[in-house]
Amino acid sequence: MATRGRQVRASELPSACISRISRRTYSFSFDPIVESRVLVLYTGGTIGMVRNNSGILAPTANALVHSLRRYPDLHDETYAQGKFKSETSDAPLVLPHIEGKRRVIYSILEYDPLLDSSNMTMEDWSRMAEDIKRFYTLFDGFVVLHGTDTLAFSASALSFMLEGLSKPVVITGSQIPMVDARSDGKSNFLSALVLAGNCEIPEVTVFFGEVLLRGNRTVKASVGSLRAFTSPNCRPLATVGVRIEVDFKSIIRPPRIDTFTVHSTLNRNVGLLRLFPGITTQMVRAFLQPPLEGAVLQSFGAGNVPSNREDLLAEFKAATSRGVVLVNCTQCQQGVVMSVYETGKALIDVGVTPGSDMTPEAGLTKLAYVLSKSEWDVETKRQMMQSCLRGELTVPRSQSYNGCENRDGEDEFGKDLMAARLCAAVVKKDVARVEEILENGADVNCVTPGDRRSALHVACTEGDAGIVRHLLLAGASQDILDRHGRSPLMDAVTFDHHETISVLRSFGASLQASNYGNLICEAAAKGDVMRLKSYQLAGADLGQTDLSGRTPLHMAALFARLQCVSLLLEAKVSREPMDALGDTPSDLAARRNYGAVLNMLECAD
Ligand code: ASN
Repeated sequence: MATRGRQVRASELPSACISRISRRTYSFSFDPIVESRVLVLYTGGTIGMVRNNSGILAPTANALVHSLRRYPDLHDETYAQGKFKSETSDAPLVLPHIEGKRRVIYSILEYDPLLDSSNMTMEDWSRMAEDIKRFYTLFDGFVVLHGTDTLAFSASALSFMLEGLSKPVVITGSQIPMVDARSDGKSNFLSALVLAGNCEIPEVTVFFGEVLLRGNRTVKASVGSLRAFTSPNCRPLATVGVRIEVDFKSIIRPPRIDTFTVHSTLNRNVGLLRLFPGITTQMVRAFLQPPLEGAVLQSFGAGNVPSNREDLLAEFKAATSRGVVLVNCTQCQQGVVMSVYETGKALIDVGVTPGSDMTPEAGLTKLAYVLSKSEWDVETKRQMMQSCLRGELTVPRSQSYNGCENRDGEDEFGKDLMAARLCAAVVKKDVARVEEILENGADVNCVTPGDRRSALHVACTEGDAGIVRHLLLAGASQDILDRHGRSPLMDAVTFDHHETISVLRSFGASLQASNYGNLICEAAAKGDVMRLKSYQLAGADLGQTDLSGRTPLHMAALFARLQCVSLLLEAKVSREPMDALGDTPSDLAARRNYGAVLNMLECAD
């Protein structure tokens, strides 16, 4: 079943997009069951570099995008030709068929200038975050092509800046440029696209070599290895070998699904101070001077500083007393900051916040994020620095909150049973039972075998707004499509559960990936005002067309559905669009002599 994607106006498209996102239209027949759409932000890095005349690698505009169509493992020209027809030259790229996976249709937004990641600043992190926000509803996932040198910083920063993220953002790059025969770029890029377009991992992640890592846990561990990144304190979220094995238990789904927002203002007055034996007081004092507002202290071993250095401790105390947030992270790659030694306890006593097992990259970018939250006082900021916000640190189980701990104890069969139990409790509207099942470790996003429906699908079909809210607060994903490609929101629309639709909307749901052009036109043709209201509440574009290019207003005019005409005109839909035969809604009403309809169409302001 081919379905029609949302039309994107040329003005919505990125101006720097030489990627072949058509500037005329990005509307193509799109089936969410077998296809997914991914936007690639190409920021620079070795992956797209070419050698200049002196043999030095440098980012070169357009080079990567031009070469992609030549790689059959990254672009299926036959499929693209069939799909985009005459638009082929500037149409999106398409991955070849991969067994068991949705076909990934992708577009590239190339940055200008392309950067070696060593030249990046916090402004570049904000730009990436803003671009993801700009195109969030149009794509199912995002890939960021990035230089490897500061990739771990960008990944950490983005993980904090993208609040309420419910789609995958996969960052990758390469050690050898894509144009070189031995490049690791092609396989990294290919896997990143497949993961972003197919796996429900609503986190900022890094794919490199053969592992998908949590972005804010990564460090660049090798200059030369093709497995350059590790996440020493967090096991990979997925491994890509003969099969793609996703460790679903490790994936964080925020317990509160807020509308996706981007917090792109960061506090730049942050720093990293790596202690060393014999560091002088003057050095530390100079470092901690205003305008510094927060710093990661990279301490020894399990979080130790010399406890016999009263001078150093006095400097730390003076800084924390004037509101500077100091966070203790270890210099070791692996392990947690603990106050088992007198030398570690000394830092707590002078107001330094323990940073658990955060990497310095995560600590620094988290400080830049937390310190820019003007609504939090300094105590809240310190509290946030020790809390797990996006899986960036490990908290003891008893203290864990914000949903960062992993769920244990489910095997495949157990999962199916859990899904069935959860859905049954939802049908019975038994909130206490739903809670009990979730507390016992059921994944709120488990789906029934066969139809692949989640508890949220069932609750939306039943139309119990209370349970829907409950599930959303427990981390239920609005983006899971069942076997028929239906989202929970589409279910609520189909049964005209208006309160449920409003709850879903308040948690950020939208209809963008679903086909509703034909359905909404059918509702207008039948005079089904309730259904039109359902679509309106769901945030649908009431100007969507059916296969003949007719809008709901065409249909309402053609069948003299006065209430529908009135609702559509109040919603300010355009009266001008022409269907495939060149008729406007007024033309259709005139042809059938519907004076009342014509009147309404002509009198509307
Ligand atoms: N210097 C390059 C960069 O970070 C390194 C790379 O991408 N492999 O942009």
